[in-house]
Amino acid sequence: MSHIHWYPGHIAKAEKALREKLSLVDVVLEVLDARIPISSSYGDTTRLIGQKPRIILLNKCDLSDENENPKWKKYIEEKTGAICLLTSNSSSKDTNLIINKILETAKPIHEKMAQKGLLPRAIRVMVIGMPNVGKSSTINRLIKRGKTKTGAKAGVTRQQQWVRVHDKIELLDTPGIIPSRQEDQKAILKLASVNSIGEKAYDNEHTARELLKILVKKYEEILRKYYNLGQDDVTIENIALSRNWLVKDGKPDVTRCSQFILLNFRDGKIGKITLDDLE
Ligand SMILES: Nc1nc2c(ncn2[C@@H]2O[C@H](COP(=O)(O)OP(=O)(O)OP(=O)(O)O)[C@@H](O)[C@H]2O)c(=O)[nH]1
Ligand SMILES: [Mg+2]
Repeated sequence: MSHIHWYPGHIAKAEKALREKLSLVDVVLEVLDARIPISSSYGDTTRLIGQKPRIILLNKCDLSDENENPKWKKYIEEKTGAICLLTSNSSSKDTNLIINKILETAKPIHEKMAQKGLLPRAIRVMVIGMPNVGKSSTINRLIKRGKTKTGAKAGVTRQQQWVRVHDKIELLDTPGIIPSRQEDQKAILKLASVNSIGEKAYDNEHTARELLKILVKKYEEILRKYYNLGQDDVTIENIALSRNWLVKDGKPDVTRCSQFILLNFRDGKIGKITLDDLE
């Protein structure tokens, strides 16, 4: 049987739209979810953005494993050669850090412009990333800090606007959504766990079961403690029973409990957790 390559038309179309937007910018801010730095990355980013300088944000680092965060930053910097920053919604310091890194990255671009005899202009930046990784929050934080003046610019689609977030930096106010090309079932389950995939595309119970498997392997102690399970196996059924969530015939309410576990994980209630493994 021949191998079927899963690469539907809508993905090709989304990629094309993204590449068109990317052609307008000097620097790319790629947002990843710090809980799944590999599973939330596109894999073949060079094909999308070419040789453009890129700054990678490991966002939601308030939810990911504090011991692993610096290791991931190092790993990503070594692997990609790009600057990587740990960021989260809750820290305004990060916003200044991002601005400073953009300025640093922009220096050679401005030097090149000067060499060509061009007048220096603001560096254009856009944010890209998979669904739900925090693209809009990042844009909003940068805009807020920049005490913005907005204005449409010639040559840019009318719906899109450049927002000045610093004397020398303009940001596109809409992010580029990276289409998921994931075929790896494990990565897809992790994306579902962090809520980066439309609800219709996965099954809650299956996702919760696989999530528990990863958590038992990496974070059994905190998992047991959170669900107060004593010596019982960590399963959806046992968690449901411990809460007396039952359906007919005294059977555990697996549907309700699966949703509950996914919510707990997404809200960071179970603990600070990173699902991907460092190689
Ligand atoms: N805990 C935490 N939550 C965050 C962080 N950044 C964003 N969020 C939350 O994650 C959710 C998604 O954030 P958005 O900024 O809307 O993400 P997005 O990438 O624009 O999502 P789409 O537009 O759906 O692709 C929201 O509920 C945010 O409040 C963060 O650093 N930490
Ligand atoms: Mg958004």
